[in-house]
Amino acid sequence: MTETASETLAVLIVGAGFSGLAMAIRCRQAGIGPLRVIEKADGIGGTWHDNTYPGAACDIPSHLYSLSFAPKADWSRMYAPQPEILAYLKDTAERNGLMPLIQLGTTFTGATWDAARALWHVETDRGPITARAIVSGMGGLHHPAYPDIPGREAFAGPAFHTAAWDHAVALEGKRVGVIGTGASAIQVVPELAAIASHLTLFQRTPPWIMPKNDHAIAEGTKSRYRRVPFSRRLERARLFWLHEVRALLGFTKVSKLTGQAEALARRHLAKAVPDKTLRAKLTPSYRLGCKRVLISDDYYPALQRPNVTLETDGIARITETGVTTEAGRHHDLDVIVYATGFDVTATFARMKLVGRGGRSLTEAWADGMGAYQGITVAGFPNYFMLLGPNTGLGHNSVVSMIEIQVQHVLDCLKALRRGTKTVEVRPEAQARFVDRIHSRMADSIWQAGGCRSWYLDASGRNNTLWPDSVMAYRRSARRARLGDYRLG
Ligand code: N01
Repeated sequence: MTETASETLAVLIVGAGFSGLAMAIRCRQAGIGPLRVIEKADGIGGTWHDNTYPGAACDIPSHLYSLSFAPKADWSRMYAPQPEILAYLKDTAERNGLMPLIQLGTTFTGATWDAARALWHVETDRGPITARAIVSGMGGLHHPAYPDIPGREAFAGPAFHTAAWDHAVALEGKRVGVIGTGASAIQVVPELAAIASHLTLFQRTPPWIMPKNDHAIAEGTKSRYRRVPFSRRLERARLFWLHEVRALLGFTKVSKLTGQAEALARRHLAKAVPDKTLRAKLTPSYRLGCKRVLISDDYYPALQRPNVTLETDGIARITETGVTTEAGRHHDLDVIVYATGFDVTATFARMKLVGRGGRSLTEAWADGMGAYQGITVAGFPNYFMLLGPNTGLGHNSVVSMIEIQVQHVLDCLKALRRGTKTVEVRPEAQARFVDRIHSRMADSIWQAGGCRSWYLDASGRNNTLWPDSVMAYRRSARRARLGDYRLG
């Protein structure tokens, strides 16, 4: 790192995933510094550093999955595998001179606003940092959630989460149990089914699955992107709008289109699974879109292998030797894989962020998370979030959301550079924004679609997703309307 530990930073960025790296690049380009990025892991890449399970890949087309100011023209596949995305992020960080600014192995544990000096005192497990502004690039999906199943500690064999894969455990020839059937599970199950002696998949709720149509991007096509002016941008735009149409046509609500999409998914299931009993077990009973819609061409075939069992009875307990269902059936296992998702609220619950007047973020969010444009919270001056509340996406690439937010934050940071000491959202602007989001959520597919998912908090409120198109968010958030802020 080029800065000394004791100096007050202009900006501290927390997290070196897609968001944090994008923010750091744009800050450097704008000449904003001194700047530091802290990252709890021992490498950069965020979710693409952590999720190394077999089959990990992006379920958004590659062309939509790079930063517009650091584009990648030569993706190998339509849906890029995790190692390729991680390599892209490392390459992007290096090309943009970020590595000397990044402090790895450093966990952000909290920060306290110092009103007299207009700066944040930041606590990390590697010592304190002071910074005029903090940008959180922490995202919501990085605290693995383990199910609260009795006896979990009793299991004698190796047991690990998809987001904390234990590569030291060889799974070839083993009896493997996978718990969960979300986006992570449907990618890992075909890989494990191919090597395990037996795989038992514990399904609580079947997902809706659409065809994936993944394919390698032929060399000839790649060079076309490089040679023909704007071709890459055109392809990116075409795919972007294809995905946008889902939101624009109303896929965020139960509509006629929901039924049509469900028919398509049912056809995909019927074509892949001739057995009626198995098909019934795999048919969802809630509306498509309520949970994340998954895409796969190899998940259903994997479930029909002779060495695979789909268990749909509830899990009663885990024992030393395996998993026992509520019907009393016991599955002997050598290894258990938890594909049970993430604890979205843990990110905020575990850190102690104390803003103006000694009020903590936990207190400010006692009735649920909420932020102006998903980025700033009244009472927390100079604190900005990337992919904060209600800015996740179910239908398109979050990279587009990150770029919009980075531009917004940059406007605020530039105001600080011009001599303003504090940028703090007005409570009424925040309340207006949050109310608008939640009035749209009331009849949204996520709250009215007949399912529960990580999108909803304990009270059933969706504080995680953006309920509209990316273009609508762009109009709302790309430029910071400084009238909505109190500048001190
Ligand atoms: O986690 P999930 P995920 N007993 O929460 C089950 C992103 N992502 O890691 O549906 C039995 O979706 C739970 O069952 P149910 C993406 O945003 C992206 O798969 O609650 N089962 C469910 O089946 C995604 O949405 C990519 O009934 C239990 C599963 O565990 C998000 O990450 C790839 C249980 C959890 O599914 C999370 O996906 C992967 C219990 N006690 C992930 N507790 C891309 O390709 C939980 N389950 C970009």
